[in-house]
Amino acid sequence: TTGTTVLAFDMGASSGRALIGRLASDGQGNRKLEVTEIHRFPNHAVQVGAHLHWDILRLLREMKKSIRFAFQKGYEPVTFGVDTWGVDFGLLDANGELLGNPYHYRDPHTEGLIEEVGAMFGQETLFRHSGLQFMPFNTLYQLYAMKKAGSPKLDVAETLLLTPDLLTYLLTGVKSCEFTMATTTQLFDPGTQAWNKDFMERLGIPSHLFLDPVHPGTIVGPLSSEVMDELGVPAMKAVAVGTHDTESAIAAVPAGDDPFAYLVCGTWSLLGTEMAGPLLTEETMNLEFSNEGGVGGTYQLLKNIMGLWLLQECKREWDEEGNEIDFPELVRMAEQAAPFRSLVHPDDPRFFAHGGMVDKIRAFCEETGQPVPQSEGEIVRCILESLALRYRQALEQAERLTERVYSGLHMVGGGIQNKLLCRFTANALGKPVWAGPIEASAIGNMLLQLVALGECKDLREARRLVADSFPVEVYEPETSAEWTAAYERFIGFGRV
Ligand code: LFR
Repeated sequence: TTGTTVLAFDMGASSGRALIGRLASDGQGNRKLEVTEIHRFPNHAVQVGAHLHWDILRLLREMKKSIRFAFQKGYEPVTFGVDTWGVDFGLLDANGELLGNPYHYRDPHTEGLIEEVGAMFGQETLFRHSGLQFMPFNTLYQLYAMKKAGSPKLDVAETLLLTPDLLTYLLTGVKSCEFTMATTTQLFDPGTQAWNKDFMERLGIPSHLFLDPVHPGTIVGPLSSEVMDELGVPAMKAVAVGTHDTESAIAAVPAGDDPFAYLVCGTWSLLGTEMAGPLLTEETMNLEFSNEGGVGGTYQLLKNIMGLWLLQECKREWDEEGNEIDFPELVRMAEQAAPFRSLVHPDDPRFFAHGGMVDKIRAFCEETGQPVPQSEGEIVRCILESLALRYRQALEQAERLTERVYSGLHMVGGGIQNKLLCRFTANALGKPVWAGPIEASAIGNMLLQLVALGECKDLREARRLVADSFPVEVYEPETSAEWTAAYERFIGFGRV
């Protein structure tokens, strides 16, 4: 059939989007996926007392609005899927009601817990049974923080739903747990492919909260009758897609059969390569890579890099000071600033928390004996060069872990709109960058709906559809001597 229409909700840390995907055919067996954004809305963290929360009901409201828009505009999506950032969750009580506002992964309540839990379990044990890089926001640490705070919510909760599963539940009334998100919790054991009850017991996290995961491409259920009545729309079924946005984005990398390296570029930068299974070696742990469950039975060996968060935070600060400059203009200013003056290591832990980013960057430069960037252009140049160098470091590490050499880097996600970053990356790597598609998470989300509907056979066919539907921009490396010198300085910061 042609004209099959699906709806993707892609929630990012700064905005949410609803996009329609339509599978079009030219009648000669050539198919294309046509994508139209129908709604975009901001997604802001809300500080409440000492905690940082997501405004989850706001997201629900915007999702309902999107569904209404879709039908008003004459689209008739048969399914929808939700993908979001990883690790976060909501708790439901025995009546199926949401207990409070979900915490934001940047809530400081997990501070110090990597060290504390590491001392209890041993980092090797934690790694072997989760495959994850030790990130302060992993669900394990968030739940342990609640436990330590004596949160009564943990005592009365009956079910834990990860953010995409929660949003799907609020629209359908069906509780589910999708595999790719489950693997971001640090409580799912990639060896046994089951929840790690032992970790839960030792931390006092109730194990009855967790549902058995289903694989991407599973139909969850139709919109609830309440939602259909409220919106005046027909039944539309939810599909558990690769609900972790990173995994949806990787599904949309237009790669062929050869091993490839990718960079999912948004608030975070996730750089890695696709594997048939997890690589749970000590070297993987020491180089700080994660094994995340992907779609189509894959595992993704990737590194979490602080990403464009550094730039977003600086911009937010300048905006708040009344100094509003849009991203294209900031990039132009960076282009005019002097090259390789000051570098930071983007994964210095100080950059993780909200606020004060400009000062943090300046302090890093000062402490490392470099010129302190002053103007906006100097700051942005410092961020973009530093990210590109970090990508080189991570790609070299991925090559070491997999004993392969990658001929270039696929870049996908909103960050590739920053052409200077793509150019810098090609230069830092000394290898080509293939950039596209931009809306990778939403497209990957749609692909898994098409798999569930039987329109795509598998991940391979889905990727071919992406390659046939969206342009890829090629960045060939230009200069390399200065980049190599800058890389030596960068390596000197001494972080893996
Ligand atoms: C990217 C992402 C990363 C995850 C981070 C926090 O949007 O999903 O994969 O580590 O957000 O959840």
